[in-house]
Amino acid sequence: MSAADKVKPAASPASEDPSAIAGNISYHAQYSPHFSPLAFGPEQAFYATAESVRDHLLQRWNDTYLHFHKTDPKQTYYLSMEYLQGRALTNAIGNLGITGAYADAIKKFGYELEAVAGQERDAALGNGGLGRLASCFLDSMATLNLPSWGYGLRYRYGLFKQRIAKEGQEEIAEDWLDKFSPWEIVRHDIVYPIRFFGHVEIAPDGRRKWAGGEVLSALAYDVPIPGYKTKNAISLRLWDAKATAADFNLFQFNDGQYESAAQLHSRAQQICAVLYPGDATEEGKLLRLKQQYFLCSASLQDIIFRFKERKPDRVSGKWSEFPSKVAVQMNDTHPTLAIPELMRLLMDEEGLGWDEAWDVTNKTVAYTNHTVLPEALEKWSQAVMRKLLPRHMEIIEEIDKRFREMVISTRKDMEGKIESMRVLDNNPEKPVVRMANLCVVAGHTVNGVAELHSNILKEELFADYLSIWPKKFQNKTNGITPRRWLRFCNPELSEIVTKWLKTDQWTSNLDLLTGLRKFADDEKLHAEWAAAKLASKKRLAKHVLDVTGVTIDPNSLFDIQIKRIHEYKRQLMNILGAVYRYKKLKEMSAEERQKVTPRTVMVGGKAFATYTNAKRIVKLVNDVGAVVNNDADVNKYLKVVFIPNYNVSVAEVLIPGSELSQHISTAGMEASGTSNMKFSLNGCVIIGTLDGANVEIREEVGQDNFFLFGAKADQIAGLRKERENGLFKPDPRFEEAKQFIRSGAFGTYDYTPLLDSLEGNTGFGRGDYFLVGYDFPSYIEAQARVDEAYKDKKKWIKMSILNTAGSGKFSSDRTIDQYAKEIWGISACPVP
Ligand code: T68
Repeated sequence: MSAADKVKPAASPASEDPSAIAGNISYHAQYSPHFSPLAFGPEQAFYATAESVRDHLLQRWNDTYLHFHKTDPKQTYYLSMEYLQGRALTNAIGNLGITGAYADAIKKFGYELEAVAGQERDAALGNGGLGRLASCFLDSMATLNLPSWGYGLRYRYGLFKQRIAKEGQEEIAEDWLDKFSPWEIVRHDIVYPIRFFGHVEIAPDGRRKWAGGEVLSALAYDVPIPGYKTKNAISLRLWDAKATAADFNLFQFNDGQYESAAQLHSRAQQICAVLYPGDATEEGKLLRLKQQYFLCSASLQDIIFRFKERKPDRVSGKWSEFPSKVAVQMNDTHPTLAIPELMRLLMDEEGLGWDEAWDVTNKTVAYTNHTVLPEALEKWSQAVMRKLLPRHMEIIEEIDKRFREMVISTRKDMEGKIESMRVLDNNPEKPVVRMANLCVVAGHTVNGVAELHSNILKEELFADYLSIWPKKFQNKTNGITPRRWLRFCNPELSEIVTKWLKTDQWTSNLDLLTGLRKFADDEKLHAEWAAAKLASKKRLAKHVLDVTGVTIDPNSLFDIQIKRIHEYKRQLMNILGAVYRYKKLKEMSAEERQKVTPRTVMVGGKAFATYTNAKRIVKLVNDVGAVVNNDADVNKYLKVVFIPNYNVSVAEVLIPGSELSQHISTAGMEASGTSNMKFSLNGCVIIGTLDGANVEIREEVGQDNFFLFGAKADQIAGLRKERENGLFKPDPRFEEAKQFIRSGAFGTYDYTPLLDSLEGNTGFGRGDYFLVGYDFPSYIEAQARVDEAYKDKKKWIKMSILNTAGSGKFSSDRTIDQYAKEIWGISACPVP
């Protein structure tokens, strides 16, 4: 039966009226027909519903654009190679305050809102924390009515889909655009030329000009981002690459040379084909650099266009006004090319001199660092850069030269440091451009993402620059949006919070959660809290059964670690802990076992396709699970489950059902972490090291409500030295766990190389560089404290409540408010 048979179609929805909304859904089912008009299954229902919601969004998006145009406020542009948006439907109707109306409207077709929303594919245009942070920031920018937009790339295939096969992780292309995305609006009117390769010439007017090479087009797709309870909707503008008809060689095509006729078209397609193409080959590196430049150039041309559009009379001679109207934030070093591109546009296209262009650029761009891992600090080959972007390479060389001269002439004391501070590393073996150094030299502000991380930037990574520019460095502790990460993903707990606080204003003023503290011992609240947790645990258990076939017990302690698989995040320590627990359970008598706290250990996350040890870790978790879960002696007390294909919507099921979550990185290595904040907000207790934002979470929720273990950041260097000098004595429990795996208890796969990475002083595996061996005993002891605490149900629920109550600081509304005031200098611009 078609939608029109059930409800009469109507072109426009009246926002609060379910009948009018149903009419509009029916209208979209008929007149935006992507499917046969005869059927109206859950998938059609999703697309028609989404298009109906899009009508609301577009109205707001247009009003906001016009309002910003008229008021001409200073605007922020967030440049990011990644956005992990996840699903949009529930979030959009939640922010617009029309969830109930839509649920009722959908019922008229015989469907439940949840089932329809479940049809949506995740937009996974990102890897992990950095991409999800960008998405949380957009939600907060819109909610705070800030004039700000995001810019990114419209990857055809986002982050791969993970499947677990016998051999371990398999990667499959994630086809989020397979049908289409109902949220994006293609903007055929917004197209910019993007050049690659070519050479630099001197134009007749004496300016330097980049010419030749090949020119592609960047085409804009807008994704409207609604704020919570506001009329404002901002834009996430994603660029796609196109070649034009003029690039199509009809002569060659008619001559049967089909591939060479459409060469540029196929090269255009490569640019936005995938997120993070493999970069082991030279071609791969070139493609990544092309992607980065594509984002920067299109976005800056668009920003300059808008600067001119808003006040056409200011165009000439008023470039000093630019930084009072535009702030550009670079999300890590991936968009660093924004710096030389802005310089080029200002000098070569607009005719500014170096000093003026530099002044404008410096006052416009700022840089957020997300990692101190040396291997993650981007360096581009000077040769590749010169070939692909010859004019930018000239500009970078000039920036490097002027920086050097400045230090030599003003800071004699720093002469010995200049080489390592320079933008260029002219090592004859491998001359490179250091992108982070370029960001520090050219940006007006550099920030870290948690207090500990920002201090490490100031004291170690960027310490030399600090003495030149003491005011350049700031901290902006990360945050998460409370809308997606509590209000919408955990409706049961949200209702309880609203009931006890007697307001739902916490949704946009998260500090109000502290009001829960005074009820932390209230037995009625305890009963409601426990019931909500149990409901979420049951939903989680169903997900686990659906995707893995493993039955888990909702009365066991749900212990979760979900994040990208990386050695510094130490999923290996977690699984060694589980192996140790299993071995001890095996050694116990049936009587002794009955005193044990039953636990379900869940691990989820994707390993980068070429990261061998990370893939071995995935395999190990699966192998341990296969043995433990089928061991009838102990599987009442322990289950180990690998959750496949971890993504935003899986997180939305897992986090509400969690009771303990692991954030156990080697201290000093996790810049912040943001899932730790999501867990804590959902009343989950953390076991963790003093790393990243854990430090601040523990301060906020109270040290009694956090299971701490492990070495501190300032001990790490010394411990590694000791290890190198052969002074490390491993704990017998650590040896026992490793030995158990080596014995073949979990199958025939050869884990020797993985386990060897934990051995030795240096050399293979860097002699346990991540100090799993050092931290293991205190980890096991902290886990024993967890077991004891969980036995006291009252105590545990109180800890859970106090975690939620202490999470107010970690709202991305707080983070974005600080960026707005302390870095960008922008203020709210609400649509009246
Ligand atoms: C993360 N970084 C940090 N990088 O690891 C995490 N993509 O501590 C922090 O909370 C988060 O950023 C937000 O600040 C990433 O997620 C990447 O995904 C990455 C790294 C290199 C290249 C591409």
